[in-house]
Amino acid sequence: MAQNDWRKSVVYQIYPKSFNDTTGNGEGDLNGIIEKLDYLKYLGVDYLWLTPIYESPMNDNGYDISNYFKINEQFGTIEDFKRLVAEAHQRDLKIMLDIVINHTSTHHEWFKEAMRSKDSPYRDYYFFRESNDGPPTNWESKFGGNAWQYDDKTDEYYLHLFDVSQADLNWDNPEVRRELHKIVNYWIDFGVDGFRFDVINLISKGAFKDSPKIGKEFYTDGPRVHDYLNELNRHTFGGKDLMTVGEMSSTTIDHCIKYTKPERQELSSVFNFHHLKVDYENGDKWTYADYDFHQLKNILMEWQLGIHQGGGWNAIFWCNHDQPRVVSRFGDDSNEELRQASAKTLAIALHMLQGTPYIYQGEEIGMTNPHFSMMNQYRDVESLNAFQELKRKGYSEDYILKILDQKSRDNSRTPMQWTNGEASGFTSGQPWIDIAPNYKEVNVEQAIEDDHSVFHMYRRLIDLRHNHDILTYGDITPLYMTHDQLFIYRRNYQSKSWLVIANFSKEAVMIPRDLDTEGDIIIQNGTITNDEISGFGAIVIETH
Ligand code: TEU
Repeated sequence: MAQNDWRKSVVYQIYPKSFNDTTGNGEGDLNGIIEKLDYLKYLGVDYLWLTPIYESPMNDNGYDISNYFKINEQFGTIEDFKRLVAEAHQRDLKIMLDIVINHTSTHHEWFKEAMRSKDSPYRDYYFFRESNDGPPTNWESKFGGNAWQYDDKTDEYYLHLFDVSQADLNWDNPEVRRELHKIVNYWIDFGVDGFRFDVINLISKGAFKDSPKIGKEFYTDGPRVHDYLNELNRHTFGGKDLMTVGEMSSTTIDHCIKYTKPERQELSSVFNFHHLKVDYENGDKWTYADYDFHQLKNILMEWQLGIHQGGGWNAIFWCNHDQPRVVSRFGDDSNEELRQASAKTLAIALHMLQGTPYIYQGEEIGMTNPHFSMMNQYRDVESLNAFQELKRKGYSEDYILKILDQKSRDNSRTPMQWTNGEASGFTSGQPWIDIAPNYKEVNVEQAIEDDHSVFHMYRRLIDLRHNHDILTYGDITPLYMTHDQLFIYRRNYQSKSWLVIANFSKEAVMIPRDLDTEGDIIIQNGTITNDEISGFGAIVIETH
């Protein structure tokens, strides 16, 4: 296989607002990213995915775009962006942009035009519906409440699957699709190397009917979604050296195979979130619950096998800007030793899987949830809405804080911890959101100096991905799936076989007796003695 096969790459996700601030206003910017390119090169990643940097009222931190052709002033100028691309390319780092085209901000010109009157040509860019007795359907917004917002001027409702400030675009209108193709091509012309498409499996809405669930069945992987993606591919990135990943909400393996099978010309790869809903009680995110280890393993393996056998391609990840920190979630951040051990083991368990690994900023040093104790520390629109909703349901404020500490998206949005100095080296001003208090111990400076840090484990894992075809092209065989603490699997490619054993508990665990662990150690965390693997230990062995 070609050395430069994109399938061998590792992606690093940057949340610019919380990455590095060069102006002192407490929010990160593009120049801040440029400043850290050498660091990212040293880490060894290939692609940098930037969450949205376009003009936006920032109600949902950029996922509410008001002008697709402009850079948000907060982040810098188009000149800064060009410099970022050039500086990244000089270091052989690639840039991936985040494109949010399921919806626009209600501040977007199209929406403002659409709101002027029912006869506006832009009316059909969105979904406006009449209804005499309340919202047109009972669909729920993913950020709480009904998904339809009433506009008293025109006496109609518009659809917003997310916040009321994010109006869904009508992809059934060919004019809309043409406009969206233009946007993608505009950024291709700047020399970017890939795209992440936000909630792209929600773009094709089916029937507008009441739903026994919350409406998902009418718009998730909707009737024309594959046609629209194939069309987008052919009119924009298709046939060019660009890597794409679609964010797929509540999707299925069958659809994801279709989205990513190369001959179908849709996308390169997909994210799904089923493995991250294993701590949702009865499917409800806003609950306080332990995670289900068996469910986690089962879902990961079901997707690994299903996608591989179907000829598709997965993105693999524990963290992103919508998820709590994995070390606080499936690991243990209660003390320094456990934090380090579990962060490394989680990294090994994930990076040996098949697909394209993603690392979210700070994950590479084992950043934790900040454990906020007050409501006024939260900023995220979804968390603020959830707070109101849970209050309405009668939950005590203490209990809501407990839930948010476990589930809020702000858990991953606290500033990057660069040093143990003032504001963790993130800003010379007042950060827009509090920094996690453990930045004195958990920071990049410290992690680089310590050869045994989480950071150096990530470097080694990235290096393995680049240098061993087995990780990219090998099959996967799940083993001992009913084991209560160990996640065990094998990768096989040509005549090679790698055995992966990861202990997801803090206690030492016996390795199953009939598992042959003879061979060469590829990578290890913790100790293996007398057939026992230490708490949060992991090992990868090339068996013969
Ligand atoms: O997120 C889509 C989304 O619905 C997620 O909240 C997902 O359901 C969740 O992670 C599963 O636990 C995308 C963006 O990543 C998010 O930041 C935006 O707020 C949202 O779309 C709307 O654009």
